[in-house]
Amino acid sequence: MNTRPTSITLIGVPLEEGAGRGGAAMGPAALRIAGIRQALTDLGHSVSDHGDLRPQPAADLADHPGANQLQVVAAFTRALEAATYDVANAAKLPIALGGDHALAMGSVSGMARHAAETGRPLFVLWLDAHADFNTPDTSPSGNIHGMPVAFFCGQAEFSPILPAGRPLVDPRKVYQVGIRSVDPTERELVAEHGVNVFDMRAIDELGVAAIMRRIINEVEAVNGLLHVSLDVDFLDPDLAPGVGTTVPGGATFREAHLVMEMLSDSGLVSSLDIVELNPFLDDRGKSARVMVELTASLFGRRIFDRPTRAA
Ligand code: 6HN
Ligand code: MN
Ligand code: MN
Ligand code: MN
Repeated sequence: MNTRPTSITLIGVPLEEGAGRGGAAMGPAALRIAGIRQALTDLGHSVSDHGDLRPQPAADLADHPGANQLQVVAAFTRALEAATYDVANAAKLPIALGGDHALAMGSVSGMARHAAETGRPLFVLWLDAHADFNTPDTSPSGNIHGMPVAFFCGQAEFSPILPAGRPLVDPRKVYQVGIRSVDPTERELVAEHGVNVFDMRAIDELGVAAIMRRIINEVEAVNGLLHVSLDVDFLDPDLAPGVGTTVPGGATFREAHLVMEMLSDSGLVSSLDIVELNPFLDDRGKSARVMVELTASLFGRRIFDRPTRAA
């Protein structure tokens, strides 16, 4: 790095109702067993564990025909929005241990509120096979984990989950890397709103280094905050089988590590989600361990230090 010692707070988010199948609620436990706290502590960071969020379903919200399990997802969204905001405001770096990807409705909204108060623009790096830009009207499945980006960009209209006037993310400040499965109407929404998509073809043609340099330069130029949302299915299924929505042709171990190392060098990362780990589908903890390895690289683990990159 930039191996600046950082105060990090882990927030367990045992949410699986956003996904089409059970198991992701065991993700926080698996990440803890795989040693996430020790890996970060060994790098010199001070790490506290907030424990798991356990909100009651949001009984004030009506069911929504296009959004499965809305009351549960909404309750987690509210709880994680508040927890993320509080952690960031206390000058600590929140890591959401998922849990399915619907949790990003909460973590990103909490960071958006923090960013709005500090006057720094919020950028989101979405590392995923999927664009997660469906709305209750476009989703083929009704599963909310396919909708968080549309939610925090203000496009997915649910019943009122967060207060009206909540800070949103500008879709042009969202960078999606690793994309290889997008639904037809979702594709139109992503294009229409100007989300920056680097699909697998872009990775193959340009290489992840060029892509990451471009993203980092754009965030750096305006002193932005960068939220990283890491979906297990960003990775190739051979490397990380423990996820409900595998798509062939994902990022390799080397590509994913380079992404993390470049982010670490940048010193721009303000917050992280680790999502969609489904220990029920995993192969003897393999995927959980890979996620911990990648997190360690994001927070400064290196083989050798590199000379500081010229400005
Ligand atoms: N994820 N596009 C599909 C849907 O049901 O909306 C898949 C979503 C996957 C969500 O991987 O976080
Ligand atoms: Mn996702
Ligand atoms: Mn995905
Ligand atoms: Mn629109």
